[in-house]
Amino acid sequence: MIPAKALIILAVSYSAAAAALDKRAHVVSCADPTNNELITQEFGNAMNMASIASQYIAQNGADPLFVSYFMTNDPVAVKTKYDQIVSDVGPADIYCQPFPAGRNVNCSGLNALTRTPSGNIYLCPSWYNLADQSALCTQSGLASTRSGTIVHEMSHAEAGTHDHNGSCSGSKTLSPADALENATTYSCFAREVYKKTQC
Ligand SMILES: *[C@@H]1O[C@H](CO)[C@@H](O)[C@H](O)[C@H]1NC(C)=O
Ligand SMILES: *[C@@H]1O[C@H](CO)[C@@H](O)[C@H](O)[C@H]1NC(C)=O
Ligand SMILES: CC(=O)N[C@H]1CO[C@H](CO)[C@@H](O)[C@@H]1O
Repeated sequence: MIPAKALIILAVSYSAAAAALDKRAHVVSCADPTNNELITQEFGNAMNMASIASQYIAQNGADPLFVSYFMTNDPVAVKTKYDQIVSDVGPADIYCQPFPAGRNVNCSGLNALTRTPSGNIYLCPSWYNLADQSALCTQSGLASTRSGTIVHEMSHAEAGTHDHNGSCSGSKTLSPADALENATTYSCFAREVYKKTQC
C-alpha cells in the first residue's frame, strides 16, 4: 500500500518527467522490440528519478543525505546538474547491441558507456542483468538498477561528469570538488532519494 502523500509526489514528478520526455533529445536506437521497450521504460524511470532528486534538493537543501554525497557543495549547483539531465538537450542516441559499425565500443567490465561530446550512450550486455526500478523499494540495500545506470550515463552526456569511483560508498569519500563532477555520485544520490521518498 503506497501512502497517498507518496502517490501525489509520484504523480507530480511523473508529469514533470513526462513534460521533459516530450522534448527529450536522446533517442532509443534499438531494432529489437523487446529491448527497445525496456530501454524506453528505463530511460523514463531514470528521468523521473533525476527529476525527483532535483525536487528533493529544492525542498531539503543541504540535508544530511545531500551532505553525505555532496559535502559543502551548493545545493543549487547540484540541482542544476540534475536539471541538465532532465532537460536533455542532446541530440544523441541510446544504442542496444549490435552497435553501429565502426564505433569500436569495448563493453569489457562495463554496464554502459557514454561517448562525449556526442552524448551517445551504449548499453552493454551486463546492463540487462541490473535490477528493475522496483528493487529500490524491495531490496534492503541500495539496488544497482538499470535506471540508475542511465542517470549515471546521462550525467556524462548532459552535465559534464566523469568516472572516478564506481561505488556509492566510494562516492562519499571524494573531495567536494570531485563529488560535484563524478558521475556515480549522481546515480547513488538519486537512488537514495527515490528509496527514501517513493517506497
Ligand atoms: C577491451 O577492454 C579490456 C579491458 O580494458 C581489454 O583487456 C581488452 O583487450 C579490450 N578489447 C579490445 C578488443 O580492445
Ligand atoms: C573507491 O572508493 C573505495 C571506498 O572508499 C576505495 O576502496 C577504492 O579504492 C576507490 N576506487 C577508486 C578507483 O578510486
Ligand atoms: C577521485 C577522482 O578521480 N576525482 C576526480 C573527479 O573529477 C575531477 C574533475 O574531472 C577530477 O579532477 C578528479 O580527479
